[in-house]
Amino acid sequence: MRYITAGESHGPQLTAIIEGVPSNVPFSFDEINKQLERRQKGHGRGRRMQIEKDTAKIVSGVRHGFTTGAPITLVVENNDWTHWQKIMGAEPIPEEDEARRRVSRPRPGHADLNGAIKYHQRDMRNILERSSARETTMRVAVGAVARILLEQFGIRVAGRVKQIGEVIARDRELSLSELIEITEASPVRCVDPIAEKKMMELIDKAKEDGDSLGGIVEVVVEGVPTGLGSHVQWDRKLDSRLAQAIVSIQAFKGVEIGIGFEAAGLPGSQVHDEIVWNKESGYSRTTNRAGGLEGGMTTGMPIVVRGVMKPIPTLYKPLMSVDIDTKEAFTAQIERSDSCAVPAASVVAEAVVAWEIACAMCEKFPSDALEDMIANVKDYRAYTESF
Ligand code: EPS
Repeated sequence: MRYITAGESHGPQLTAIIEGVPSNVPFSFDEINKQLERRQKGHGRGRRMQIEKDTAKIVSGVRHGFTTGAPITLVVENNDWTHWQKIMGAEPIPEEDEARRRVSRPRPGHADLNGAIKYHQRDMRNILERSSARETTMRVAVGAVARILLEQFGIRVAGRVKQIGEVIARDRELSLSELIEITEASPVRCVDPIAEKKMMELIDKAKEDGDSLGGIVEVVVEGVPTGLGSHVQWDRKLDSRLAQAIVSIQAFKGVEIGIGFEAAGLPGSQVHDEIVWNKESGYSRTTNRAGGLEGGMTTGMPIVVRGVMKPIPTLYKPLMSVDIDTKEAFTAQIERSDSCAVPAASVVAEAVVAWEIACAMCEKFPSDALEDMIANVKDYRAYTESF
């Protein structure tokens, strides 16, 4: 499977085209819209999220509630477009027209300056409109399609916020269903009520100070068969694909799988997971420090991936920058933004992980129709248990 997205933050719409989804997958509009709504929430979001009510239109590849095997096109309209038609219109307007809302003072930490130099743009709006995290709307919509496919095989994806700024959440042993229930009820998608309160206070303080905050999110996937991905080639290793997917999310700077960076300070005996076998379910591990991945392949244990998001670079009290017209020192441009989008980013992380797992499933069980794929997965699962 593959997909691409298109669309600007304040353009008329966002679009995604997905290719390779098998036919006859029962398609749920509610599931896509539920995921889009989850992304819009979270303490620390800006005013834009009150303007938008992200809902997906499906304009190809689905008929009478089922995929046909043809490319699926998803569209989310930007409500804010009504205020931006002149600023973002496709028609030519004079260079000096105020309506361009031209941007000449790049924000440190954003794509503005590098993009402007690379694409020969004297108006950095032509860069920031596309580099904006508004694009994650389509990642979540695409991820929702992946989740619908994964559900057919009992594979479930959940996420949580582990850290915002300096506040680190305490870990709790939870089932996936409990994790989902608690995080859905939390304004910061956190399972530790004490940390949740502190995170919200910290976000309020950052907002008051015109500052922004980053954090750490974690995604868990349960129900994956053993042997997705491969050890034989660098770009077929599932952990490497997950790492790319996570770091491709706007403002993400790092990724960990399982115990991650902690492994550097521990001896092998405390890093690797012992292998056990029983008659009912076959092979398993006594622990899951590897985060469900060994040798670029799934072990059958839950996949655990974390990503670190830097604080959003748009600051209401901006850092110093340079005006590209005069080369004089100036504070960076202020664009409307969020003070903290880590809770929303955890939903995006779930989506990109779901997509990679769905792709790995389609590679392991290539099928044109869902019926074939279900039969293939069933046979393989029976084989794995008897191995
Ligand atoms: C948005 C993410 C952020 C928001 C954006 C909507 O994007 P950026 O990466 O550009 O900061 O600020 O909203 C606006 C650009 C706006 O006009 O408020 C999102 O996740 O939908």
